[in-house]
Amino acid sequence: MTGLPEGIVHYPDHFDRPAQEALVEAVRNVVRAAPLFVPTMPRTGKPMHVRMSNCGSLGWVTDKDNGYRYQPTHPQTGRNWPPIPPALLQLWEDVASFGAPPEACLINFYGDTAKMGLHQDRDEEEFSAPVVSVSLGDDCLFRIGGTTRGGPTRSIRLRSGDVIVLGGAARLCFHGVDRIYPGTSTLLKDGGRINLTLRRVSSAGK
Ligand SMILES: O=C(O)CCC(=O)C(=O)O
Ligand SMILES: [Mn+2]
Repeated sequence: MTGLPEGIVHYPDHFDRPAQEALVEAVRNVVRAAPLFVPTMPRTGKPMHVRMSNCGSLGWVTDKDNGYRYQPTHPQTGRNWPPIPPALLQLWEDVASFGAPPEACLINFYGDTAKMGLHQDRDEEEFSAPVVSVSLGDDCLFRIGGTTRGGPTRSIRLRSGDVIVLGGAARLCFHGVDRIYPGTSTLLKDGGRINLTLRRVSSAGK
């Protein structure tokens, strides 16, 4: 797609409907073992709009007392996160152009009114690896800015099956989700949107 900042690549419809259904099934299996939880903001303890889980050797979590971080275990069950499903490891192989596998896959579930404020993904050590993001279910309005807060932004609509890669000069760009468009997809039987982000966390030593 043209018009996006250098380093952002949008692959509309990367996953066809059967592949999306298989991914939803894989996510359901993950959340059976690692239930969705409500993350809270550092210091204020304010709940985020999304519910979260993870798969991979590390998962991203946040709470009032300990803030943003990666850890190998679920904050409520204390168990290790389930493994990243093979289809997502394959996606990373196909689009990340990075010689080491992802360690974390953050799962965000958005209800009809959920959103996510503009932020950078910067809790990883390895910024030379991209963040690879998959959208499933209802459409959303995704906002992308530059690498400084308060600069100009643009918005694109992400649809079920789309993949977006934030890499290179855009790895630390501000981004967020302004809104969900309820009822725009039949993929999830109770509606809503799932976002999956694959991340390399520790330095790959290159
Ligand atoms: O839901 C999305 O598309 C973006 C999610 C995101 O930016 C994050 O989890 O850090
Ligand atoms: Mn993010």
